[in-house]
Amino acid sequence: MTGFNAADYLVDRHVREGDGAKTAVVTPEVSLSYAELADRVHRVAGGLAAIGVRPEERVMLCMVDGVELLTGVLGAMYAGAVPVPVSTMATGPELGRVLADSRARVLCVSDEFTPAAKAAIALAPETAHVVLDRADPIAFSGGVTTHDWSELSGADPLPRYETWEDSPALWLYTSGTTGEPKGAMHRHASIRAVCETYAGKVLGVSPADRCFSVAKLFFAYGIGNSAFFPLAAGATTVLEPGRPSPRLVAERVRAERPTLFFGVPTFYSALLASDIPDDTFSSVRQAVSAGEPLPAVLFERFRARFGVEILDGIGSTEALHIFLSNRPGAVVPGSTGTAVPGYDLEIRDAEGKPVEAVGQPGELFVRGPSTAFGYWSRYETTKRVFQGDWLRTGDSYVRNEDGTYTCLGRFNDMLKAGGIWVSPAEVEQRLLLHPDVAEAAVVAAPDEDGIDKPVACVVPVAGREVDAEALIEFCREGLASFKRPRAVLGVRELPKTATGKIRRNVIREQVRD
Ligand code: 3SK
Repeated sequence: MTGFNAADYLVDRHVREGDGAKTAVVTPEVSLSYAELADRVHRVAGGLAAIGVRPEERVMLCMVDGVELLTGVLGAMYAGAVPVPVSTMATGPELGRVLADSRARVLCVSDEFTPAAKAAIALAPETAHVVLDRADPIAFSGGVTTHDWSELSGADPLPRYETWEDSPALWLYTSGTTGEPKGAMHRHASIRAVCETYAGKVLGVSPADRCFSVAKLFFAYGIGNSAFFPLAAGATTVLEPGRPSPRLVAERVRAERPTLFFGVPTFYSALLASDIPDDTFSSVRQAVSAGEPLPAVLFERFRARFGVEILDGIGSTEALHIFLSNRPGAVVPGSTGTAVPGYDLEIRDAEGKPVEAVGQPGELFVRGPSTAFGYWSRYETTKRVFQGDWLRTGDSYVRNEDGTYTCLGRFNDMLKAGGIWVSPAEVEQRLLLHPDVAEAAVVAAPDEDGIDKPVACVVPVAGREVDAEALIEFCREGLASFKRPRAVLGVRELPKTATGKIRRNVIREQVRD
């Protein structure tokens, strides 16, 4: 067993190598060098140990992006414990469910989530300590001890716990777009693996980079973008605690001059719909998108207006980060590119046999160095998703003539019209080409004869109306006729997950009602 600790790799290594004075993290309130960050990480590790956290125990963190969350995650890893950052959009009962499931004895929360934490604690009898980042700790019921964050950040430093490459390092809860949340368990070496593969070989992150991510640290995409990639490279991460809006993000980008910008398709669409200046992203050498396929039209419009290329890729919480991606300067718009070096891809049919033919859809499987051990306490689901060396993604894909891959949607979101498979993504991409359409989601709904047909829900561009007949005609012109939506419904917004994925299962139910 080889000794390795991800927090040491991300932070202390730079201090040992003489780069302690380099800026590691910038927030609206504070800027820390690698040496200062290392000191905070060691102290938070000491503070967690002082309140009784032992190696391999989970520490749940429901916190806004900032130095507290970053040092909470890294401090727990340094102490050999397992940080579990969770969505700040969770309600009290949702937080309670994952808290109880994880059996974390310590919950760290930012000020604004105290009410949710109170409701959560009532559902999680094993949680004995709550750490609040407020000066005036409030009382929790049921024998829970509250602590102020300064107890952690001001504690005596802890020597690093001797973890191994395969020691548990991080849990990330995922519920996909439908199901029950389940904790994907990652090892220390997987964190190094995503830094050496996607960040190193595709993005080429260097010490000169400044990374800014709209996706938050609690999300696998965000923790890679805002913590693992910049810190592994000795670069700088720019953190923003607030809820991202085009205006707020534009202000931070203009002030902090990031070189790498990470977003999701819906946010790129919101940026395009906003009136932020066209030179906002002049410092950015590469924009990145993941979470959902980036429609070609968004790629083109963003490049035309802001002069920056968006690199679309796909990853998963179970794979820790992006394993299939376009390459800088060689983007094939509307495709997700090719396998990230270090990962293998296979498209399989419904019987599980590899599909060799170009253009034939199937489910995407991936093999690589960063796959999770499995889900915590979910034996059957783990067996279904983690199949030997291979990870089943649940995404439907085709391989194109040029060797790139194109996403057709979630495997269970594919719909049949007239007995032929239709990709909702393809119909949505056509709708997005219409000047009145800001966002679109296509699902199957039964017609008056009970036969499934494509139905589109469309968010119009501000100040425009949805003209259903015109949009159906527009699709008829640009798609095979059987793929055109049979109905188009105008909506004010689309239901999304905390990470910006469209919840098609919710739309399906709404459309059927
Ligand atoms: O959804 C994605 O594409 C993704 C990318 C990186 C890390 C995690 C996820 C879910």
